Amino acid sequence: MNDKQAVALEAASYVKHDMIVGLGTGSTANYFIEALAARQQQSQLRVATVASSNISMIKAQSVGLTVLSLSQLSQIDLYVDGADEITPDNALLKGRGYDLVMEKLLAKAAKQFIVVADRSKLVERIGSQYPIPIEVMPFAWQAAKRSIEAVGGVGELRQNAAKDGLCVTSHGSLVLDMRFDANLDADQLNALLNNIPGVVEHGIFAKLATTILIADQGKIESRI
Ligand code: ABF
Repeated sequence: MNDKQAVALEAASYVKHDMIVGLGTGSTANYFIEALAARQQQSQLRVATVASSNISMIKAQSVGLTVLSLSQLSQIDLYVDGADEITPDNALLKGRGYDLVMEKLLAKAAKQFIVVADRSKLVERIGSQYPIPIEVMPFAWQAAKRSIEAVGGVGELRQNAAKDGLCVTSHGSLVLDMRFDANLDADQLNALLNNIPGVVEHGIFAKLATTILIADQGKIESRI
């Protein structure tokens, strides 16, 4: 068992009967979906789920989990998802996939948001490993890019090399991958990006996680 599988298994132990569980997207979230389905098959546990992406919805259905639509709900009990970066003050960078709109909606709608990661995600500063993914309305992408550049952002529209074209998210948005000055922390970037017209969502998840589970060579540290 690798660290991502170990931390996903640990997160599955937090799930209780009758919970509505949000399912993240990515390889660690995938292991969580498998672990949750296994727990349900091996016990009297019964849960319903809401997926953050079509990929996770199909994965959940394929392992026998009941999948609901977020439009039926105003709150969920638990959301479990991976991350790309995790800082010492528990800010997260997410969204190198294409589903950060649903991911942040579920993280906010959850009573508990458990982040599952291996230690490779630990960084000193948000944006130090990866650019900040910023989802923008297609018709406003140039105006939004100029506004983001005006506050120090540098970057480009995300391309999809495989399809030799622009990345378009499942919500029809475009993604700007932007880097910022090291002196802007997660809270400052979060506030700046939340105020830019044309920005649909961005990958900074500040003060949303309630528990962060980090696996390192089989040992699991729980933060917060
Ligand atoms: C998703 O999981 C994205 O927000 C994030 O980019 C990704 C991390 O994937 P993995 O668990 O495969 O490292 O939630």
